[in-house]
Amino acid sequence: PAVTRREDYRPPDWQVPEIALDLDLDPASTRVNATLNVVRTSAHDRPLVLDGAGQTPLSVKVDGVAINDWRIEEDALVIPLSGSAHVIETEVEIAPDRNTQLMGLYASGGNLCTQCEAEGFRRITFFPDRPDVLTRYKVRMAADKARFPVLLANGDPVGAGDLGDGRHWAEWHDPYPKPCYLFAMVAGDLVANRATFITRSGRQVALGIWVRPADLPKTAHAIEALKTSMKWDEDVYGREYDLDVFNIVAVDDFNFGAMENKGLNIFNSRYILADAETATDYDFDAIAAVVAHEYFHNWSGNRVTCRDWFQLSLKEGFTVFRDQSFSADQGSAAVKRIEDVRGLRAAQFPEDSGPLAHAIRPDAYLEISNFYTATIYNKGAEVIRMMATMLGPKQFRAATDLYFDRFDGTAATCEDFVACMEEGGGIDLTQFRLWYSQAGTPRVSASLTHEPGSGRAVLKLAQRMPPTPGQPDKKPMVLPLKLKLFGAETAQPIGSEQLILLSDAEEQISFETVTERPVLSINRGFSAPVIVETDRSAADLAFLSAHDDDPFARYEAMQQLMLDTLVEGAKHGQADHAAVIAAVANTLQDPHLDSAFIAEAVLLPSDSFIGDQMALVDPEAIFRAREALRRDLGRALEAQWRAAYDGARAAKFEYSPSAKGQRRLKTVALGYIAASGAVDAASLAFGQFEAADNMTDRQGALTTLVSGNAPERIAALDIFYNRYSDNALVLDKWFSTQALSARDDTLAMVTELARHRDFTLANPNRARALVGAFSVNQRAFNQASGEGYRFVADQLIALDKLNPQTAAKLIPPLGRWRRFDEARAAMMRAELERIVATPGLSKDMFEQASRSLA
Ligand code: B3K
Ligand code: ZN
Repeated sequence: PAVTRREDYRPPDWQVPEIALDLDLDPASTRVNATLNVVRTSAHDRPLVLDGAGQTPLSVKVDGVAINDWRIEEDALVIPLSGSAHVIETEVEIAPDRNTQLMGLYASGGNLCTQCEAEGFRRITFFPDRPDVLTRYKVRMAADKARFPVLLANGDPVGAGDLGDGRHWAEWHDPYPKPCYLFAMVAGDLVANRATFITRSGRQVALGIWVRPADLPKTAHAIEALKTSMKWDEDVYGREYDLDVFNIVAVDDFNFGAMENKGLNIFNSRYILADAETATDYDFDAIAAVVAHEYFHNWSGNRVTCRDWFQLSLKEGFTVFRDQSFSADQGSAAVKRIEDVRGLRAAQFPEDSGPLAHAIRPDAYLEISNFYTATIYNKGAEVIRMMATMLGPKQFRAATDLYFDRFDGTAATCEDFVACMEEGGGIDLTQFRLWYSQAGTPRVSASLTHEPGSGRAVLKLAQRMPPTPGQPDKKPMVLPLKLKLFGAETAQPIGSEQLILLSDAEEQISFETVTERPVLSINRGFSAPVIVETDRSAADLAFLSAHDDDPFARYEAMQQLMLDTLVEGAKHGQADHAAVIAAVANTLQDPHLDSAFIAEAVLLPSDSFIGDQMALVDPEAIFRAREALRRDLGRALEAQWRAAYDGARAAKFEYSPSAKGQRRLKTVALGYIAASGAVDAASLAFGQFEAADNMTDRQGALTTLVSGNAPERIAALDIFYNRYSDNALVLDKWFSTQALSARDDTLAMVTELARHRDFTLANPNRARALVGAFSVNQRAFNQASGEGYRFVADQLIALDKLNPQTAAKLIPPLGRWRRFDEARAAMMRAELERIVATPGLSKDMFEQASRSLA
């Protein structure tokens, strides 16, 4: 397969200022007629090349005349043209109901919908499928009226009517030129939750969230989130919505979270549908975040789009930063930051230290779908956040205003964005730009010394950039580190917080008149996405976990203390748990802390994050060390856990930050009570399971039971299944909860579940719920027999035949072989090799599996 390289970018030979699309819709056979106005962009003599995906045109016309001198080259339709402007008409036939890849036009739950980012539009019609071709769309759809009463597309509805033969039509025009990846249409039997939003300049926008009739009661949260996001983007970024209509459609079969198509977002139903009975607090939060994210793309992505797919982080990193800031403003900013950093460490750090490491602006790809990664999205967001930190809020806003103003209606680059940050913020980001080109997580070592006599303290900082594939040597980067010192005796701050820009390999910072022993608080708020190594003692970490005035830093100190203890335990089979127990006890009884923060702070790092700290991952030893610490924490603090559990028994379900915090703490406490071995733990969990008036409590209790041996486990699983067997999103939880179990027989259960009548690889959510969840269960996936690897590889080979994009996303756990002992590494490699050798393998899978072997 052919490699696409960033350095090969060339502006398009032809632009397409206008298109008229006419879709005669039918699941088995849809006719697509496209009329393109094409314009030669410079004095070249190259033909018009329209991307396709295996179709053959039924007819091709130039300026109204049928022609025969077109040809197909590597799936593209090549048309020789003499003039500088022509009208091209093509007709193709496609079969949405056989589209299992879920790219282009496909069927889901009896409805028809589209997904075009990144390169799906070419599966609908012949077109220059690249984001720097901006086109005005007129879309006419015709379909059976009974099966598809609702016909939606981008922009505004301009007409509709009956065709007399049981079919009807509708036409939509989008006044904003857009790249074809933002095209969308939906035909279905849907109803809308409607609302109105008045923009700050007084325009009325008709909002609609379209779902199956039965799901209508589950759209209230999403519509509120949409209105809140629209207001937030006006208030915080000065961005107003620009069409009279904004529609969202929820579909069950979707390759990822959602899609920001202009005026017609299409969502995975898991990011729309919620009520207390079926969705957890985590789901509610994720829905608000994704609704906001897609809405924010209307400016960061749609009004200003990307020149080419190497610039993907231009819209994704920035939009993730925007949605993170939005969520932080809706509840506890500290807890949101903790969750985001935990996510970064779980998904992006491993990517950055493994065979698939790439810069946030990559240099080459085989299949662009493989680059919708935690690096592009989440590290991309961290890079924007660092610039926002360095500029400060006022100048950052000035810089984003400049960016939106200057690049509105164009296809821009990451460089354009950084140049606006420099200009709007009045700073030089020359060296900072390395964040766009260098992969890998920087490591910072920090060591603080103090001379009591002179009152002088010296902080030695050094940065090191590990090599990554294709980048053996790296240059020092600009690392914005927020830091502060605290007096060990008085527990008072020594001076105020400073923002240090570490830009050399090594630097020293001196502090004068430090009269008591200082304790270092560094990378506060996680100001830089780096790994910090310090020589701080367990006592100092415990001290910071109790006294630091930055809640993130308190959390971080506790995590480090826990990690040090767990790594020690994993290496030596035992560790001294006293410091962790004392620090957790102290956090539990601190009256100034809220439940949500306490719940995050007392949670142990995951098995995989512990593994990431070790030269070689020993999954069994890590599991044992973590279980031992959980048990000791459970036993030593049993009274406190029970008090926390009882104190957090809220009266009635309410979705508010404090009620969420209470539920979170309740389930964390339940987990520790179970870990203590208390005889009543299973009945406590089962009681919570049965009495719950919300999914957070019910799934929390189920999770606790599913990792244990009590008979209540089977009972709860059965009850849960029967209660929700007609709800696909909740059944996904039933699958994933079991796949994440800490029991010894998890692989056997998961193998069994893969044969369950409700399991299917055809639905991406279901595939991820079982196979995806299992492959991040470090101990179960990496069991010494290698059968976990074999199971996942079998599933991915089967999934690849249906849906390459979703299959390829699940390769990374197998690519972690370098982190394991020789026996496991050999078995993981063998599975990757088996995948690469599979006849008919997709280029998605080929790229991920072959790079993972290197
Ligand atoms: N832009 C889409 C992602 C498309 C993924 C294509 N493989 C959703 C989002 O990031 O908002
Ligand atoms: Zn996005």
